[in-house]
Amino acid sequence: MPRKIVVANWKMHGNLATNQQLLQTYIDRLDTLKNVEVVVCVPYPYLAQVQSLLQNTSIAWGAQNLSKDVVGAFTGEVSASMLKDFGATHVIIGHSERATAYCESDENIAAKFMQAKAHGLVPILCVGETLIEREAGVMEMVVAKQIDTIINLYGAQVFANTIISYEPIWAIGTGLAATPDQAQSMHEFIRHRIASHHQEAAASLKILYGGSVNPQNAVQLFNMQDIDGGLIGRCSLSAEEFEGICRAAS
Ligand code: G2H
Repeated sequence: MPRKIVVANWKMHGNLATNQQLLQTYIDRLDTLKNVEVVVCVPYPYLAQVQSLLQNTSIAWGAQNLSKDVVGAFTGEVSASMLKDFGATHVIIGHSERATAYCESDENIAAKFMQAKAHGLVPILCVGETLIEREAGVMEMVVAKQIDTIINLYGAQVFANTIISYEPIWAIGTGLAATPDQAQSMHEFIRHRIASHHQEAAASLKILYGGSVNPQNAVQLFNMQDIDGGLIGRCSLSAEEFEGICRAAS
């Protein structure tokens, strides 16, 4: 069975002292886990801290956003090459909390995806629908549009060796995760959509589920055929819960 991936998304939580403690427990509990790739995505100021603490471990790290531009007069932005300077290997792109609060368009998200790829970072592209869209039965259409923006601009082959995280917006931080069947159905849809353009890219693509994953629901979610792991928010801030989720994936 291919190795699953579990990604911690700390969002805007932590400080030097609490991070030190949490990262040490990550190392103690997760460093020797087999069959699961663990990644932690932290706020920008803590990239140096994770680099220093995790560099000789099996745990990888990354950021939660990046600039769509290479370099220049873009106050407040952080480029892909800056992330590389701190040993980052992954970057979350288009998380709905950003897309909503900072009005990120699908085109901007696509440009960020390509910046990550161009600099050898693995993009973790977030897609997902609102509750209204699910209740209206248009969730596949919504997710297809998010993916097709990248396919139409750059071609489906760019999805090779990347990660998509299906995160239904109604499940994020609500405690109400998608059922394993709901998640599996969307993951299968995503893989087929990319495979219909580029078989090899779809085969090497990992599709994670995100949205109120906890150690209990992780077991069934990760057992589904097209679920390659999870993107974990709240439960990544507790070493015990994050360990439970990583063990469910291993
Ligand atoms: C979804 C997820 C991680 P949570 O945003 O990205 O957060 O696990 O808190 O729902």
